[in-house]
Amino acid sequence: MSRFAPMVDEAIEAIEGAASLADLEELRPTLLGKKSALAGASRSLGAMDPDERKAVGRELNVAREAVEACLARRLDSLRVDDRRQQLEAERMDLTEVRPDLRRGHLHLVTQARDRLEDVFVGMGYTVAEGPEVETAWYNFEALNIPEWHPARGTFDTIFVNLGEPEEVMLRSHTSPVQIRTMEVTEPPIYVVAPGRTFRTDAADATHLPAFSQIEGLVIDRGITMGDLAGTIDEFVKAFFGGEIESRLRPSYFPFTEPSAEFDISLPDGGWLELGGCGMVNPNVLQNCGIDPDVWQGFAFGFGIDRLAVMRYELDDIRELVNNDVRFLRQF
Ligand code: FA5
Repeated sequence: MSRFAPMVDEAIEAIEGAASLADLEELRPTLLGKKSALAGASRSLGAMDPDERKAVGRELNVAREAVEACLARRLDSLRVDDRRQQLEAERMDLTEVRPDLRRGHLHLVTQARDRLEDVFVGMGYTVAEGPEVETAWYNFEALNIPEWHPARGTFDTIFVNLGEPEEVMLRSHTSPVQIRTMEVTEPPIYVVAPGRTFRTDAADATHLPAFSQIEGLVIDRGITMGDLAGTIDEFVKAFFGGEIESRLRPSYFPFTEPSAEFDISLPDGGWLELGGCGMVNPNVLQNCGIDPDVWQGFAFGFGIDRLAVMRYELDDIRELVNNDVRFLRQF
């Protein structure tokens, strides 16, 4: 056994007992430095004869290597511990800052529009669409509103600076889709056309400059005003449920004859104007190449935003476009 074995055992015990990297660094000079027992033994080699010096020197080297190897192992293991503790201390508990995840949903005008489509599709209608930018032909002329007609002024049209003055405009109602449909479809026709419409109206509690309408058009044989009244009644009941009633009031639109406005009953006993309707004017049928002696029809058009106001009992139509998430979240 090496004469240095007890010295090595003692050093190994001290190394294993070091609890931290700092302790180990402090220990290093005591074990391997100039004042260490190993260094002392090294110095005593000088007084020995060459053979003994050789043998003891070899033992001394083995002892020194054993101490150094043990020190390196302990250093590694303390470093690993140290890193683990550091990671543990820096770990963030993300569950505490988890955001309040709430799913969005469709805007209430979109919800109303989808529901309207469902009700009419259930009654056998198909859904049509048309462009939001229209020519005077589709927005007015084909609808029996020639340039000189006073009704043209009532639509408060927003014109677009394209081509001839006052020839291109943002559509002021969805009625141009009637024309576009009749141009390309053989009767019988049962369509609804929802979409955005635009007027120079200033925003107030019941008006918006950009709003949505839904147009309805039926062309078939033997259609009467009774079919129109029945259809509106049917739709109002399907949309609102049993309690709400509808009524027609005589009115005037150049594209229908006779024309009416239709109202729905309010909880306070009053009535709210929802839209216009009537039997399709024979001039309009002719403008689209449909023979008025064979085919008759009715049309209606009403405001979807006004319907949403009514259905969700809002005080002001502008709530629909304020984009206040706290308000929209309720529906
Ligand atoms: C028309 O637009 C006709 N095209 C309706 C029609 C279609 C009649 C087919 C006959 C046959 P009017 O301008 O009245 O009609 O508008 C219809 C509805 O749109 C109104 O009753 C209202 O509900 C809605 N509306 C009109 N202007 C606005 C506005 N500025 N803001 C919100 N809703 C509006």
